[in-house]
Amino acid sequence: MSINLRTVYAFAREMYPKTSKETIQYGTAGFRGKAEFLDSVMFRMGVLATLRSRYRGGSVIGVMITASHNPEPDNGVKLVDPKGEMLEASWEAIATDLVNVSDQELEQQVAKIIKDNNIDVTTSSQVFVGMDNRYHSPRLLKAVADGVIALKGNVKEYGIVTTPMLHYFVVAANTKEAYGKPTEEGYYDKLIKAFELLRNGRLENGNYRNSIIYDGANGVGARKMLQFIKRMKGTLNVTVINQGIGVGKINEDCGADYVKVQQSPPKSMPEDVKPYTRCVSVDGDADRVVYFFTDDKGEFHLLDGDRIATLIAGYLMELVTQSEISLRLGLVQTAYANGASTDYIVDQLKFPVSCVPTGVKHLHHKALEYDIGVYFEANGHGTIVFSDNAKATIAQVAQTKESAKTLLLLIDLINETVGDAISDMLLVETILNHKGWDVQDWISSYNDLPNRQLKVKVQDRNVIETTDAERVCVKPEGLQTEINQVVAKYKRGRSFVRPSGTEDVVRVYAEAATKEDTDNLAYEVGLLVQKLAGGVGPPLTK
Ligand code: G16
Repeated sequence: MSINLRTVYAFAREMYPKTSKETIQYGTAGFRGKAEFLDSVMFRMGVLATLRSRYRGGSVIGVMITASHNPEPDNGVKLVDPKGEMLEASWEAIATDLVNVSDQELEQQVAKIIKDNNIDVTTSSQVFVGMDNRYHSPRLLKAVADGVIALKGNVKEYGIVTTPMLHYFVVAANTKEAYGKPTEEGYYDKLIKAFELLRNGRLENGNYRNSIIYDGANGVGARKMLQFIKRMKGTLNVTVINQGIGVGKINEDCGADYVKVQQSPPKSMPEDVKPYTRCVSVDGDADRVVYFFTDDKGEFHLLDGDRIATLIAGYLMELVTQSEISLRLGLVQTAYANGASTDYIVDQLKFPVSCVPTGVKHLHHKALEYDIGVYFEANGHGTIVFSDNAKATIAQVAQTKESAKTLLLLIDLINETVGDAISDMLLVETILNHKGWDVQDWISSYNDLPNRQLKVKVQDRNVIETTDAERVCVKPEGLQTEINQVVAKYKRGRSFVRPSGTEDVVRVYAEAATKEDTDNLAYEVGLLVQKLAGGVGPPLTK
């Protein structure tokens, strides 16, 4: 097979010319921005995915077109490596360089990547592409596919799928189906079979009720949940709201990010929902999930990623102890984890905890250091990874012990490749069912500290630099000292600032002993960011 790099330039010039001069970076979860400027980025990512596949000896590489939790006009792209992880960090820089060169420099840049990485361009290659249900996604998918074709690679289009489904397909194909069949039906089968075996015909138990309200964020997660419902035949009664069919924009006033940040139910919540009904929200590409309910006084309660992590960690610990096996368990969080959740994990569950920077790529990597690594961001993004040693040990003990049999089924239910809102939800449902718990039992395990997040607009968010897993701000000079002074005024106060890697904002996080203190702390720190980091836009409100 001969490759002519001139073709890459020809495609770029004729069909996907670069229309923006702004430098863009491979951020927390790939490239994100306004959809109208992303055609050239997508084409180039098709090219890069093909090169990456050849670099990895022909393994499948995934390309997911989505802007996940961002608003509807945005889109984005993330690359999936052969084992289902996010693109290796050293290639993020290669990706950034590739999307930022001019059309005229493109051919030369591709030649440089091939040379620097010693890529054999005659190796076969395979790229799997999926997209969310944004109206501009099909156009961008075609651009990715053309990037693959320009280098004579093989492309398989999965159409509208969730991000975790695409990760699953990549791993299923690369493991020659040991992980499952690389098809939509294979994905549903694997999860539903494990879920139904774990239910074992017991639909209700103790306080646990077998029905749930599911907010699909008007995204792909709603469509796929409808497919689950068809196939589950009543094992779980799910009512899907914000289905995104006809009315409703993706993530607008609904979905996991809205519910978590606004600390309120989706606006379109039906009025006749009974107090204490278990509700769940996923985000635009269904890789995050949070639970919530409203009590009999109408007060909203959130069960976020920290709650999910502690529930899962505690349950896994019980099963491992009952199975009498010795495995290293650990939990990974980020700076956004509620201080009360960390205290609970360390003091009550006696689980080792580590803190890493935002972004599943960091959490996943750290979790792989354990036999059973549980990782969750407070925003609901997370999963559990099991080492080969853990899987082999559990399989052996499962021949004689029920608790280990349960663990084996849980491994099948969990999408180890990346956070998967639907798989995570089925896991939480399983644990609550086994424990006979409903939301009140779950929330009473510890009390969250009140917390608040703000977005602050600044001229250039990259003026903010952080260290110590984003808990300390090193630039601009003086900002951290002033934050420390403000934090010191509040009981149990904690606050940090960091530039977002998916939106053009600086994020401010604050927690303190009371809600009023938390709001004041967030506001004061937000003002400091505006003052010292080049704030633009309207004045902050409390
Ligand atoms: C992505 C990442 C998450 C991260 C979130 C926000 O989520 O996958 O790990 O927490 O962005 O990141 P940032 O604060 O840097 O904007 P998603 O669901 O948008 O893909």
